[in-house]
Amino acid sequence: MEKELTAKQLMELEGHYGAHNYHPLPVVLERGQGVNVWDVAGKKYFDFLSAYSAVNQGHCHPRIVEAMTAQAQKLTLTSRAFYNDKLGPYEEYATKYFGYDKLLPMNTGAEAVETALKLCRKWAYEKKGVEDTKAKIVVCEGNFHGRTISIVSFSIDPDAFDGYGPFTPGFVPIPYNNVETLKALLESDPNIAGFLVEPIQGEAGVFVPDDGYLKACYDLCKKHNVLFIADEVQTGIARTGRLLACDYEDVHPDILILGKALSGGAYPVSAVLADDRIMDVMRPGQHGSTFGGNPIAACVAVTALQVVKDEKLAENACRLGQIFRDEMTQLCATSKVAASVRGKGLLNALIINNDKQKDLAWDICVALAENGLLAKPTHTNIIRFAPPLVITEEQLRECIEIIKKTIKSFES
Ligand code: IF1
Repeated sequence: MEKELTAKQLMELEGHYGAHNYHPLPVVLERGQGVNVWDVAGKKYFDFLSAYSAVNQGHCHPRIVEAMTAQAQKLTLTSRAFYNDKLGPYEEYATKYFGYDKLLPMNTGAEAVETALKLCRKWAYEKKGVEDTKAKIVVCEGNFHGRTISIVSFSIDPDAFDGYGPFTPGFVPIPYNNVETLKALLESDPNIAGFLVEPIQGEAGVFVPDDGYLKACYDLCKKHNVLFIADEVQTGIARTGRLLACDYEDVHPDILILGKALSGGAYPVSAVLADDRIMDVMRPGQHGSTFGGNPIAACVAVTALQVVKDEKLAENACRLGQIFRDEMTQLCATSKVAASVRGKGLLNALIINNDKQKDLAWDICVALAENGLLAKPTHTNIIRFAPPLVITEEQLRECIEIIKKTIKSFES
């Protein structure tokens, strides 16, 4: 056996041999269970990132681990050149679960978004009658949908797109949370095929649109024969207090994109769901993935979705999210450091007043880690709080105390 490496050595290894495309908090984790993770020195933390909402069912959920390991010993991958005995049952389960005719299995969120964009364009040419190569997809400013060249082509974040051109044409960015711009666009341009939207913008700092926004956009799309495409990679699967964030407005997207928690964070599993009138346009050889729909992914996804229902995770996220925001609102009322809180369910963000000190949110996250709670800052002054949805009220209250204590230590 090799001698065990210290946290410092492990961080140096990544720094030396790994590409520097991330700036992690200085914490090296080796184990997780439920809402907790442990670092290599044995220190225990509450995980308030949940791998960006992938671990909604909690770390190493025993049922998901069991489903994954059992299948791993039997059959791992066939490719789609052959059938496997797990894909069909998964597709039946998931389509009934979300209310669609068909599912197209992929692996990562970005791949599922790409799939949805391809599906939308092909639908536009074959069904809507848009002239070849002329289809446009409307997207929102502040979006985050992944890291492929086509996806970063319509990002407005220079970090995401700078240096990666030439970019894919055919995307039209409009302001988020603005129905009028979408209305004007759909009324004036018959080549618009789809509208791609996050029900809550995650990367933008947990930006929650006005009530009625999604419904109004959906109705406009219906009126103009434009596909409403919801990216629920982050907001989906109980995170925001409903199975889907779109459920708050009774919107049933034409194309639904899922990832992350579709596997409970155990395995890369993503999917695109749509009805036959749309999915029909994909025929053999026109799209796919070596790993998409593999039997491990299928078993993991079915179990991960069952856990969400059996453990009532949406209800828990809804109830505990309210407690969290109430407590944070109280904190903000008397704090010079914490300015405001926003979010839905257990997808929340605390806005930090960094007028005097630019790195304050980062420093707070380092202090939170020292106090046993892991969270990550975004956009320099926003801290995202998204614990696994299996968290109990008692655990949440303990975490609220850690956050309050930590914020207080920064009040001068
Ligand atoms: C990283 C953010 C979260 C997503 C939505 C698709 C994808 C994501 C709505 C792509 C991915 C991630 C990836 C992660 C950071 C992260 C993120 F801060 F950038 F916005 F979660 F909040 N659609 N989100 O949020 O999924 O291909 O990664 O599986 O490190 O880039 P993926």
